[in-house]
Amino acid sequence: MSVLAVTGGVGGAKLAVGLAHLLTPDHLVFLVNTGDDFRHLGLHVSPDLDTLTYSLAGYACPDKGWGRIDETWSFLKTLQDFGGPTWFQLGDKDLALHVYRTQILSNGGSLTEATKDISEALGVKHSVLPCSDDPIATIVDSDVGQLSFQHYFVKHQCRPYVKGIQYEGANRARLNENLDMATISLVVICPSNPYLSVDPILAIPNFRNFLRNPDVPVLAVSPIVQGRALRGPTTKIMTELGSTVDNNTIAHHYEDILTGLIIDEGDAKDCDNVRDLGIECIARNTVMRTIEDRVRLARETLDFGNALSN
Ligand code: FO1
Repeated sequence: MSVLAVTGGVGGAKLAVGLAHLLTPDHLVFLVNTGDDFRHLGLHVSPDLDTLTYSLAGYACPDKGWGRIDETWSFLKTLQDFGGPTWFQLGDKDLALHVYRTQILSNGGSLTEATKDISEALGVKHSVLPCSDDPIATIVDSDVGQLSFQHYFVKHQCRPYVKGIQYEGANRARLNENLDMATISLVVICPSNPYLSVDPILAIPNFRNFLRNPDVPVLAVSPIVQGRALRGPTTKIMTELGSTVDNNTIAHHYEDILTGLIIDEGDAKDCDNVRDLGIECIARNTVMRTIEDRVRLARETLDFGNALSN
């Protein structure tokens, strides 16, 4: 029986690394957001797949969380000399990955095949699965119009006011067929941005239906710590969408699928409200600065999952 970890972005990858320290590849599979994927300079870029793959391989840039450690930037500097678009920073080594993936896709390979090929080459032992091989695109409805995800997130630096978010293609997308749901005994939603990183995956109809299966506990680790998210635009987006930035909102957001929520120990008082929704709740230190933090929180998450399975 396996744990399925649902993740996207830098926050989710931290817990993912902790889980990978504790569970062998036979017992852990990652399902990753592809709503951030886009074509840039003719290349297929899959930021969340790459953030997770680099993190599991030990190649992630420790400062930014995305991109590669020990990166060089000759390509970007040369592109700048030509007056080309440099708003999306592609390092030289990272660029090689995008070229390689694009070549696999151009030759008729699937995103799953490309991801498997790349992650194996980087020494990753666990299965990293795109949530779907069908295209899903996160689109932000903002005060400056509709923006594709990377234009909102990177080009506009998350400055536009968010009025809504859509996951184009998700309702037609098929869940990755390499995921054997019959083997999954616990689902962990990593502390990724619920609106940008997790919802595109949950918007795949047969996946959301599976998560309503009462035999498989679904846990989430809240990305909110004492009224704010530690990184990224989660706080800003929640506010602009009219939600209070707290664990109650996170619990409500996942209400129809969640068995248990792990919140930060500083927010322990929120557990009562979460339990009122019929969701089990524990409070732990959810801030992951070191590898020890990641492994500890992963262990506490799995312990909670075991307790709820019994
Ligand atoms: N995030 C940025 O804020 N600025 C960038 O220039 C940037 C480049 C980039 C290149 C490759 C890659 O895999 C990720 C990259 N990211 C960048 C992160 C990306 O925008 C992710 O989608 C976010 O981290 C959200 O998960």
